[in-house]
Amino acid sequence: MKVLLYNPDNGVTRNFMPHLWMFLLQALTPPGHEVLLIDGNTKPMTDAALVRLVLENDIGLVGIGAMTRMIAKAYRVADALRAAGVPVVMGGPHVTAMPDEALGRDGGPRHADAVAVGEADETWARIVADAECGELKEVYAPLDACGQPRKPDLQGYPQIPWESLDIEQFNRIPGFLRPIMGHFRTQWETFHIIPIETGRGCPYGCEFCTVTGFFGNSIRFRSNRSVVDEMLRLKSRARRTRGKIAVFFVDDNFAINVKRTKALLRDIIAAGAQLAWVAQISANLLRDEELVDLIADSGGKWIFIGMESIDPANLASVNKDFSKPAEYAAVLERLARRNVYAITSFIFGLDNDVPGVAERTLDQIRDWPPVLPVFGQITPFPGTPLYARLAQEGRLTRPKHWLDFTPFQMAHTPLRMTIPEVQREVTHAWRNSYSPAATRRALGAIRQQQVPYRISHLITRLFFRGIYFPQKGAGAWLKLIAQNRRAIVNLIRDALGNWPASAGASTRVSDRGGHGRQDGQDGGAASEPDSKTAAGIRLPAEKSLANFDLKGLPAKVERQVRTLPESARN
Ligand code: B12
Ligand code: SF4
Repeated sequence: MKVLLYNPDNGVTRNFMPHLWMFLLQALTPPGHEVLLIDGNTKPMTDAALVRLVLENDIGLVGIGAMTRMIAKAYRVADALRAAGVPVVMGGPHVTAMPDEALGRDGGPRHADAVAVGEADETWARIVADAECGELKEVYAPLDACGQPRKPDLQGYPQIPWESLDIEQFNRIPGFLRPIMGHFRTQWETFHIIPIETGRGCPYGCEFCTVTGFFGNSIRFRSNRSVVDEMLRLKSRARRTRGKIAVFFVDDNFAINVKRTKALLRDIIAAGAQLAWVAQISANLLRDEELVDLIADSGGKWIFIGMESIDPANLASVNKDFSKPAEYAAVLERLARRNVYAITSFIFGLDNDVPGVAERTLDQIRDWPPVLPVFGQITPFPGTPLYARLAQEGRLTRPKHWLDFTPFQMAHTPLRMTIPEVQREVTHAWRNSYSPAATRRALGAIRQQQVPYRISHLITRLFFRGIYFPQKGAGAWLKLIAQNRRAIVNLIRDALGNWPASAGASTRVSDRGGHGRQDGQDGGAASEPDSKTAAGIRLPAEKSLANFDLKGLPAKVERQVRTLPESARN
């Protein structure tokens, strides 16, 4: 039987990496079936086109996975497929919390033939077998022999064959830049961020989070060996394809068991499996100097920290008072001393927030080492304690907000602000954090770093801006580049002037020294030693950008580069 796994687009951004569930279920599909994958974020299709593809390819089962944010789109696609007679099974965090909604058992329309509740690692083979016999059940849940809920053991985690999978659709180098990268023979023709999970579960139970309910508070880990092997295979793919690969450890709290995380990072280092990586770790676990040393030495570049608020009362109100705003600055400094920077996430509209919260937060951020801040409004996801509390307090203004999804819109009444005030605060925070001036400031703060490092910082900032201010297509990117031309020109000037001198030198800002690692020079594919120049471009030091030979580039690209304002080119 042919099976299609489909992830609907989120309607806002192109996701920057593949969704792990699709590749995991593909790897868990029993032999004898063919599994196709479509991620709507990278391959947008109309419902009609998708139905046509499914019918033309004689697909016998479509599996759709979605977070709450994409569920309305997922239901619409499922409706179109079922109307064409194709059975649909849905899974993921939303339908786990709302199986009756998907099955039409709550009085609404039915969208799915079957629902996989919770983790599907152990139910997927049965779903496929039942679909093949035309005997899909309504609900599949992981249960033990006594009918009690059980959580899959990750010790037998399957091998996802990343080294041979076609992941071209997830290449992060924008299409219009690829010919330029190829022309100058950089190692950046492709750049992929690959999700790897090393464990599941978080016992902290923050009120707004679905994770503790979904994965349970029993924490389970893969073996270090299987994680290290996966990284080694990715590393060899990067080498073979002359591209770059970075890893996103999607564990909810990568250091939830500090001892085990240290052991894993030591094993990665010992096996030479370092790739540039990013992971989510709560601030309280980053007090440990040895852990932070190992993070840096194993290739850790960015740590996502759910700070949520700089107000302890707010954190207490959502059961996250294990996170201490008073130590945020020290945590960030500790990371920055090792050239590891943070993506800091904030939520506005919490019960103790009042107007001005954005500016107060920005004031603190300005005192920190440069971070990539992201801001959102507190959102009650179904199945969370927050949702239950707000429902009980009668504060839900859009109890089924997911059926009418609008990005960055609140679904309940905040206590000390109005809904429009919260939205204004969110916009203010994004605008000020990613303005050209803010970007210049951030790059100025890491001026002592090597140029390739600063370039990657700049590119990452530009991508992050796109989370809130959509920037699709070459035109939008060129405009953004023009707006940030001062920062870019400064970088280019440093690249041309300083590269030969700085190329061999370590500019580590760490005060501990002696680890034998040159920042930006080892620790993974995204920063492997490169005998070329800054950013891998073969460029004699005396050559100015104005003299770049644009011949040989596709005409469209050459035209776009030539129409950049002169100041952005020189
Ligand atoms: C990686 C990640 C992201 C990535 C997503 C991109 C990507 N390509 O993966 C990024 C960082 C962009 C992201 C962003 C957001 N995320 Co997120 N994210 C995660 C995270 C940490 C890991 C997901 C993952 O890969 N898990 C591992 C896989 C194996 O688990 P899984 O996806 O649940 O799949 C299993 C089952 O659910 C099931 N399954 C899943 N789909 C299907 C489909 C079928 C057919 C079947 C049979 C089974 C099945 O089988 C799998 C194996 O057991 C999860 C938390 C978590 N640990 O899951 C949050 C999580 C999914 N995110 C969440 C949220 C809220 C968001 C944001 C809305 C946050 C925000 N406020 O901006 C944004 C919005 C995303 C967007 N723009 O669309 C929530 C979702 C809650 C909900 N009810 O929807 C989660 C659960 C975290 C949380 N704290 O609650 N996220
Ligand atoms: S620490 Fe993170 S993953 Fe754990 S419950 Fe809180 S928000 Fe969720």
